Amino acid sequence: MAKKPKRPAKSSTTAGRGGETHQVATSREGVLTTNQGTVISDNQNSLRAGVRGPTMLEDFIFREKITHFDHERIPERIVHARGSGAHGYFEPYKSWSKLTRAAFLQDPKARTPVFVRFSTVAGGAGSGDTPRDVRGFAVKFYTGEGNFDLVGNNIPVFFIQDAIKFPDLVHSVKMEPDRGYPQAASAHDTFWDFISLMPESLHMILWAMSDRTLPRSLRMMEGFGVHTFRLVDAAGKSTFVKFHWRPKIGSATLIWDESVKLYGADPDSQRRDLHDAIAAGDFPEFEFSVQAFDDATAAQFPFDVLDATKLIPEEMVPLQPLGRMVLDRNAENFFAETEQVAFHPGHVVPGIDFTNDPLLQGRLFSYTDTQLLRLGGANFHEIPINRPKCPMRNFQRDGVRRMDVNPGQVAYEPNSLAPDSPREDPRLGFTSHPALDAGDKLRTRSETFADHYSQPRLFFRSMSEPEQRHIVGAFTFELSKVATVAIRRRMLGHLAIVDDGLYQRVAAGLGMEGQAETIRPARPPIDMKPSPALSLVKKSVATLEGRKIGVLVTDGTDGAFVDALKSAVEKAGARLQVVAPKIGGVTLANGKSLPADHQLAGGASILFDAVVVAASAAGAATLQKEAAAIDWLRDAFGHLKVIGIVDTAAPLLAAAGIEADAGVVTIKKGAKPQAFVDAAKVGRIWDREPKLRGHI
Ligand code: HDE
Repeated sequence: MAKKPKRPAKSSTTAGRGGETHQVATSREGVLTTNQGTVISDNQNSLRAGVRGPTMLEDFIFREKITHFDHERIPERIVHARGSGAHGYFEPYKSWSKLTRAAFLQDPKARTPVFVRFSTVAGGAGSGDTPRDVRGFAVKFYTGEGNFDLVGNNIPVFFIQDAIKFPDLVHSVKMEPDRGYPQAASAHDTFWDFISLMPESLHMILWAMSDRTLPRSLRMMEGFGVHTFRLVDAAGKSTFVKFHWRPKIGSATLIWDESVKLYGADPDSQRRDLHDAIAAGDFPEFEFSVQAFDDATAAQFPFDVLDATKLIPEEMVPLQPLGRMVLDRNAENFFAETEQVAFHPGHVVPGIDFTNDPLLQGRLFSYTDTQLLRLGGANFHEIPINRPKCPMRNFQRDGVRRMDVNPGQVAYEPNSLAPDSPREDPRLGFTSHPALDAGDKLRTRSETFADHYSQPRLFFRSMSEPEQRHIVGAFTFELSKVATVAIRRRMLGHLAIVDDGLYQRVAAGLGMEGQAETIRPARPPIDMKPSPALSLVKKSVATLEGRKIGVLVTDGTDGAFVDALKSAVEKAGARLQVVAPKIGGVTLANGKSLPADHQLAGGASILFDAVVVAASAAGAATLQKEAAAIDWLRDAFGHLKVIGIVDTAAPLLAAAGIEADAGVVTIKKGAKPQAFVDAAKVGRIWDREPKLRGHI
């Protein structure tokens, strides 16, 4: 890693003959150089034949700079192109030697460095942060025995059962190839055409249409390894596991309308949120757990543990917390780290092993292949962010962009010429669990993968009423964007098998009652016992930890109230941001000035988890005529947020057409803001929604 300069390089500023700015170094260490180290005398002008003449080909300084610039972009990831990364560490709660020999899970005192990359899947690298989309949740553990990459998602199941379908799935969701749109959106014909012909995708589709694909923040979402993996102990005993991440501050999601507006107001909202939280010392923390089970248990499930479209309800196999991950350092260079990081489910360490999940098996090929293209050759493991933090020695040599200078005469083994060269080690080395995997050579899906409807039904029936409402709303929205009627009818046919209530509500939402195509399931669904643990609403806990509260102020706002609000909000673990008509801030009633974090028009209420209006009477009178202020309040209400409002500002409620409910807390002059803070801990006021969006 490049060392940071100890102090900013000194420079003096002068103007050139054309009036252009020149910042000139005043010490040797402050000089600007070419990539060959040649000091540059003028970084403002290319070399010309005469002051108004043509630029000269011999200007190696100009050509080096432009050539490098022209090559700045590398192919973006075909999926998961838009990502945000952070460094941190992992520590186990105790030794898990009973489960695995993996060294990083043995010692509670030992911290393992990690790098995490969260991503959306469908959009390009320059797309926004809040489309309806699955989020990647990829963690690189730099363990003492090599890198272990847990390349997961924020949803525990996947669209397809066999990796050979992945290019089709991705082509269907990406922008349509003839017209080049839509960007980062699944609401179009090709996606739903594919899905409607792939019953195996239905479970994932129920999750995709749920609030899980609208995380409030990357710090507030769950993560899953998806496939069944194996942990293997020192004696070679294998235990099946599903990997889970749980955010310490709880999960939270956006309302669809909120995510749409957020996409426009701040396309980088989630990247910014992660960066700001870490910079402020509010470190995101995730608990790492497994569902561990043996072969006999696996054999009893009414589904196949090798099928990545199925989950194991926690009520059947509870989560066992193994340790925690804390993200405490932002990347220093987005490209070098977040862009160049190369994850691979095949990066495992002794004690962790694969299963025959055909999706996982296909992934084991794909990820190296993709890095060869993206990172330009076989030496991508030498890029600092990818380099293991333990010794790495072998006889691989050369290739494009080789950084290591491997000394010596010997690049092979066995050898007798280099007794100090690396050797294999059957004791410490990775050994594969000897599962019995023989069979005929065939291209056939196992019959145990044939039930495509029981788990989508389980998921839908496990949801709370607001979550069900949102699933219905999402299907209605997405299918309304599908122009081909036959595709909508086919999807209705699948939904009718999943759950009659779901089907009826979506059909009614589309105005297509009775128009479902008849679909015959390969295997009739069974009713599984609902799993409350699948519902984010049912397991949510009241908290403001890690949340953001916005307070709208005007000239004449009561300064003592804002101070009290700030300390109450911070005591609850949240942060307060000030929104004012102008970024220069306001003059408070006590004559002091209060600087603003946002200007009203650029600080929409969608940026906050709960809001307070602390306008003075005169300020409120002015705001009543201001569309941005009315939208601010109206959106907060429509997005089911808790609103605190000082009584001098109360006329704004009527102006915004808001009928106060349990989530609107009026604060009398001189009263403490605690009642608002307590109310805001519940998050959303779900009861408000049917009155606002009654058509669903
Ligand atoms: Fe990926 N996936 N994937 N995927 N995936 C990639 O690798 C692939 C799948 C996931 O932040 C690519 O480096 C195939 C499931 C994440 O850099 C590529 C299949 C899950 C990331 C690839 C899957 C994932 C990727 C593209 C079907 C959840 C981003 C760029 C078998 C368990 C990692 C890259 C990052 C990235 C292939 C399915 C998660 C093309 C063939 C299931 C989080 O190699």
